[in-house]
Amino acid sequence: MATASRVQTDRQPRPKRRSNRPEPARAADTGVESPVLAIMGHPNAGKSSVVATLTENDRIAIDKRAGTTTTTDEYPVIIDGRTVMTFIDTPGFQNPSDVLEWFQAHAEETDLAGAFLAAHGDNPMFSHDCALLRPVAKGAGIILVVDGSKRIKEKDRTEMELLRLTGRPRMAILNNLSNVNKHMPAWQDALNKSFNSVREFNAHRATYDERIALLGALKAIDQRWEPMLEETIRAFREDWARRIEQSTDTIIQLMKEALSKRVTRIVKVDEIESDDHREAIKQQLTEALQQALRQLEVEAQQRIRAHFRHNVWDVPATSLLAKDLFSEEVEEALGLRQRQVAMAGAAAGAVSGGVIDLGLGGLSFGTGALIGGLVGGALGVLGGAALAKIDIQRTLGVERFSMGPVTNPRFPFVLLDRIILYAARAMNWSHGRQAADETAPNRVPERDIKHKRGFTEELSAEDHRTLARFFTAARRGKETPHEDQSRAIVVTILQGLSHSDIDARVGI
Ligand SMILES: Nc1nc2c(ncn2[C@@H]2O[C@H](COP(=O)(O)OP(=O)(O)OP(=O)(O)O)[C@@H](O)[C@H]2O)c(=O)[nH]1
Ligand SMILES: [Mg+2]
Repeated sequence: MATASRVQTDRQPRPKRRSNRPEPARAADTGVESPVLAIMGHPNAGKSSVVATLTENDRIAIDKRAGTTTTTDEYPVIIDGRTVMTFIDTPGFQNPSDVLEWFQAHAEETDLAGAFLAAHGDNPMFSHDCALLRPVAKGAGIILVVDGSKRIKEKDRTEMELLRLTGRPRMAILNNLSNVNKHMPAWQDALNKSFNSVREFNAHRATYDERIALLGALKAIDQRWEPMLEETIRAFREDWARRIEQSTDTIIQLMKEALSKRVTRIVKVDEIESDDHREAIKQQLTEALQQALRQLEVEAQQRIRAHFRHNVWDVPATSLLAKDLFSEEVEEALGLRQRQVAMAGAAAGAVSGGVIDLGLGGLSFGTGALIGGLVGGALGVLGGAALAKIDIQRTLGVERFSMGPVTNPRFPFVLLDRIILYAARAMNWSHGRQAADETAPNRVPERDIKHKRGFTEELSAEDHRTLARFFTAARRGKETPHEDQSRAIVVTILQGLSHSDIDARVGI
């Protein structure tokens, strides 16, 4: 099998080099240069946002003020050390009417962009326009980004026409910055006349599937790019599958570490003043365990975030991800229903036999499968059961308080659901959205989220049992074949989420 390829994009805050002399790679087998696409459009149309989303680079400067991008900058997509495509972010045309006028007056030229550069390359008045036309003269394709929620203006028509006259492969992207849709038919009409392909693509909402679809559509605007773009898309897919594997590893590891976590505290017997004091120590221990679990969750989140190349983003205050792991909201919304926990717990208990810790202050049953089954099941019904059992051992003048591993049968499903929710967001949060201000009243609305509850709830009873058995083994730090089966369950959930719009489950 071919070695897996790695997709990288230039993630420096500033690009490596300017576009004066782009040197696109050649596909070894075809001799065709890799696609270079110059992103054009008005100030503030969302050009940099589109580049950021397509190259998964959330460090590109994006701002609500117009004029953020002041130079023409390259963002190569590198796969296995080779540039397979390059996006050029631009500030847009400075004098579109003058350029168009010149183009129209020189209609006999076969390469208008090159001819314009020859005539005005040294003219400071046209320095920005020339910076834009330079990659075009070298064969770059064009992606025009327009805000389809605004009315078409004369300046837009001028730009469309001048881009048409370059004769280069070109696609137009309707990136709507607000939820006004009434101008869309007019845009579609106008753009269809001048562009080989017209697509809606929202830089803030685009999912993985939509990014791949856009790359696919680029194939149609210049057939010579087809082999290279197919390779690019394949590499993107392989890379995505690898990220899902890595995220699953992270999730399984989190479950194992969280469920086997123990915290201890040793206190001299003569320092314990009263039963109340002892209770206070127990309380501190509970808090310490919760804190350790929160910390493990945060670390796993950071790893998942890195797998999907996110450096900045905001979690809305309404998102379940912004709530405390041990809050009622999280427990309510995620994990299994009581009945499901009971059934899964009963099965896991019956199979494992042995010790089932009741989690209510030091009781444990070291009996056989039947009692294990009953206790496991009974616990599942007790939604409010303790997180873990507290043990107190007295030796040599000290009391050793220990808490853990987690015995609450609901908690693992809640934790699993929450980390999957985080992964869903990492997968579907577009890099162009960065940490955007989401408060504009007419912003493009969140997509409807069909699932309002946890991911594990929707699994089959058999999957619930498999997971419960894995959790039971994880609590005891034991190997189990249920781990691999649980891995497969998580991979399937994440794959499904890659093709969904779920990004944050806000408002539940
Ligand atoms: N709601 C919404 N806002 C967007 C979208 N794309 C861009 N924006 C916002 O529009 C503003 C301008 O985006 P940029 O990507 O900086 O636009 P630009 O065309 O590169 O702007 P200049 O570099 O100034 O020419 C920013 O506040 C973005 O967050 C989108 O798809 N939806
Ligand atoms: Mg910009």
